[in-house]
Amino acid sequence: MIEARIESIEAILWDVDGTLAETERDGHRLAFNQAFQTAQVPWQWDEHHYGALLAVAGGRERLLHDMQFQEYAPIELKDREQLAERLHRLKNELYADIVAQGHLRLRAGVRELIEECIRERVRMGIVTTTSRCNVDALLSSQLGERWEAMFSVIVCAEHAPKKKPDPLSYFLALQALQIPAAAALAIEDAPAGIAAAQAARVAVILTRSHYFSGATEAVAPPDVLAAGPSLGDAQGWSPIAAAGATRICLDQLRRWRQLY
Ligand code: XBP
Repeated sequence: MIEARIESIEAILWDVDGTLAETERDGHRLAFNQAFQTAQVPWQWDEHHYGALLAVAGGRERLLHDMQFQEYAPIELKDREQLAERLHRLKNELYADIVAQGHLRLRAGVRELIEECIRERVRMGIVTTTSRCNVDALLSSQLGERWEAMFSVIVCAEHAPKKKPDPLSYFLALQALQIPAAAALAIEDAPAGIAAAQAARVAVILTRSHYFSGATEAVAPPDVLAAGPSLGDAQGWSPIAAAGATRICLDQLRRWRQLY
């Protein structure tokens, strides 16, 4: 059943990795490699290989997937699972260190849109398949220790064991906010995230990211509400942004919402 059209935006649902910040290549990937070294596992994920591995959502799942093709991976599944668990825990600790050094910053236009939502009392949620500790590390470094108060709902890997493209994380966020899908807008960068939001009937704004710009090149309205390179740049969006705009603001999102 198609839900009634609601033009006002009651909540913005933010994806994290690739959308709030470019965390994958110089964050998670580096931390995985440091974890391999620390655990004396003879693997290294180069930029290209990690890009291919991103098709698998979830760091632990990514490790288990890669072990199928790695020499020196344990033979027994339960040993692989134990190793993946250990490496993943280690990776998350190392990721927190990388983030604390301030190397990973919010993408352009993200902070401004967050601040605008707070001013205009548009609620926000985090909807991610990454672990809660990673969101905490990133957002406390970028938005301050009180970052949680800015979001009305925070759905992470621990809450939604079925990861994107499964819509579970979006369903949980809508349920917590007590709004219909038509009142929310998702901001996503990757095909799995877009699919998850769409399966929950949440309209999507696509901001293309380092790893997924190729995979999302052909994604365009009306499949998503709008698609473009960055919230911090009003150029290059489809549909085109309002004349004179320098970034993608809340009013622009409302205008796009009214087109459909
Ligand atoms: C990104 C992911 C995560 C991260 C690593 O999720 O798929 O797996 O790459 O984090 P999203 P974990 O785009 O939904 O934010 O190691 O905690 O899984």
